[in-house]
Amino acid sequence: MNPPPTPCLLQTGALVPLLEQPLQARYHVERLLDHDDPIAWLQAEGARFDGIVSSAGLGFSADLLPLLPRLRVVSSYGVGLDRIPVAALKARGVALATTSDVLNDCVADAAWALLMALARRVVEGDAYVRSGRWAEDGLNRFPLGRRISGARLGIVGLGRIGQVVARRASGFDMAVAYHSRRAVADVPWRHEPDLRALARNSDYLVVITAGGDGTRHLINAEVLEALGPRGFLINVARGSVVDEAALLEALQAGRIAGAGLDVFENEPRISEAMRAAPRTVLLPHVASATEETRLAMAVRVLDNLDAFFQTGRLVSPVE
Ligand code: NAP
Ligand code: 8YV
Repeated sequence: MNPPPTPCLLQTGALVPLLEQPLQARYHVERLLDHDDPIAWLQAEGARFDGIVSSAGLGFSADLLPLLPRLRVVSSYGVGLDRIPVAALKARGVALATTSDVLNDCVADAAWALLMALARRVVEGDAYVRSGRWAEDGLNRFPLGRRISGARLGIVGLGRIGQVVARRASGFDMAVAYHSRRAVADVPWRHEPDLRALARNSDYLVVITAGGDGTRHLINAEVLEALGPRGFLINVARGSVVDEAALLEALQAGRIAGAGLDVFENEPRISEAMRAAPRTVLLPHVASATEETRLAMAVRVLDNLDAFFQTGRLVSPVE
């Protein structure tokens, strides 16, 4: 008996080499970016593809789907769905997988890294020592930081990652509350249905909701006002969740204490004003970017595809 034909995958952009190499070894892979006119090429060749391999950062448009009549599966590197046409895939009966869960720890750790760097002025302190100003100023001139242990932590979005952020807080004896549309069963943290009330009662507000239209500018001027001049904002979700103009105004006027941001509205293009904003720690969307987690994400993309083509099931499906 002949072996089944090797499935054909459409890759919607450049992926990390540690994923591209094994993909090419196991599947017939074609990359959209290798074609000058991708739509014309797909009009001619689209019927060959059984699957799409993409990423949370790349995604793809629902407009591609009519050009892919054989499409049965999408495997995405990352967990965010804001650039994936989830409803259109569901309507077509196409299976969708992400790398959910394998990145929870590192994304939560990154939220904590931002929180701690902000509260304890780690980045400013490092620059102060290196600049030689310590010797000029003498002892005890560097501004005081803020206490983390025993403080109040608010979490916006208590999903897979939000729950890991919350668990980490027990080591700091913090009071934890969270906001989401539905209360989560069987967790020890207090649900706060009113986001402004959560902000008002938080020293640190960590944002880790889904992105997309449903959460656009959830963190607006009113929420920042409620967080107040003693409150810090940490965003590791999506730039779109925070109204960045309102955040800049709040930072510049000292209406919040500071912000730690891994994600931005127009990343990787960061405005001059944001780059100069006071009391901020800025990261280039690297919350999942450790050697261990990026490898685990690549393996999960492959495991999802292998499982689908061998058994018709996915390891980490989007239900
Ligand atoms: P998840 O398990 O689906 O959790 C999402 C959470 O967001 C849920 O608690 C959900 O609760 C809440 N939520 C959704 N819409 C909301 C709304 N309108 N108002 C309030 N809460 C809302 O997802 P996850 O795996 O934890 O990942 C969360 C997000 O983190 C991803 O979607 C992605 O965008 C981002 N992320 C960023 C990085 C990075 O590198 N910075 C890495 C990984 C993930 P309800 O449905 O009850 O409201
Ligand atoms: C990814 C992310 O690194 O998983 C997500 O949603 O934002 C990050 O983990 C990145 O988007 C991969 O493209």
